[in-house]
Amino acid sequence: MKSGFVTVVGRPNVGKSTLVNHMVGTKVSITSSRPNTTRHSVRGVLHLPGSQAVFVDTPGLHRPRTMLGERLVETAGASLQDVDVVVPVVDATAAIGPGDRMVLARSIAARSEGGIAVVVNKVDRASRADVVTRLASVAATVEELGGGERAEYFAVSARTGEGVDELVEAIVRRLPDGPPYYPDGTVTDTPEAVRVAELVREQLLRRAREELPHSIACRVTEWEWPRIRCEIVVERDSQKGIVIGRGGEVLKEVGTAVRRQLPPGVYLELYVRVEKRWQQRPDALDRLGY
Ligand SMILES: Nc1nc2c(ncn2[C@@H]2O[C@H](COP(=O)(O)OP(=O)(O)OP(=O)(O)O)[C@@H](O)[C@H]2O)c(=O)[nH]1
Ligand SMILES: [Mg+2]
Repeated sequence: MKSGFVTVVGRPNVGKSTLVNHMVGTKVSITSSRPNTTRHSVRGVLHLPGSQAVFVDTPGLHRPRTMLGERLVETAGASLQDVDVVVPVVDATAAIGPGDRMVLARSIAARSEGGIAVVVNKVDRASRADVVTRLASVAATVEELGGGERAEYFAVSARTGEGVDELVEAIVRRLPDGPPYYPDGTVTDTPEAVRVAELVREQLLRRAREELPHSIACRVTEWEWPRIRCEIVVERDSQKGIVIGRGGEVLKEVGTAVRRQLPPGVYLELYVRVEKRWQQRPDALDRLGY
């Protein structure tokens, strides 16, 4: 039996969560077109005959400007400890920049037994020539950083699934011998209440504009199945109205979209609370689970 932890890292918005969901075959992590969507390390377990890969989705590595940002970067960093394979992800549609370089350096520094499987993602949106350029420049960077020996490169589309099977095969090959970490059938260890709060935030991110995404946090405050109460925290009074929508329209849409992803009969109650500057306050961040 082969088994191990496979941490997926990268700048915000490069497609880490989309990729993890695709590799696991289940939506374990929320995704959105906004940077800094993922705020926890989210584990997704792939069970195969003779092997088990525990994928760890992480918050995007970036230069933090808030205390929330600092915690996100810390969370991602912690998931690079005691890891068997690291999967750094870069975006095929953008040139390799200093942020990617830092991601690659940290991936190499993790000194994982199984080395690194570097992913150039979003190839469905890039020309062939761009993909080739990106692969060459990412490989040159890894060489320069001294990680070339244990690295392999994959051009992938997490959206269409192109190249994902080959990537998964290579990752599994790199896993050490060991017993499974999770029982058969377990896909994630995210608590149900956290999952529901995340689904609510995902729907809000779909509808939010400008700076609002960063200001939103969600937390389940009451769980009396089938009744779930979830609070939506924003930073300013003006944001409260936007989240609620005219006549409660936005909240109603959000509730409907989330319920569709939950077992039938769930009664989901959403309410909005303003908590000034929560992104900068340790007590608020603790309470919100970040
Ligand atoms: N065209 C295309 N879009 C993709 C692909 N993978 C992800 N995306 C899109 O890119 C955006 C970001 O995807 P996420 O998976 O949320 O990115 P992330 O790296 O987890 O982002 P953070 O959690 O914010 O760090 C979403 O709009 C995805 O639909 C891909 O292979 N092709
Ligand atoms: Mg993510």
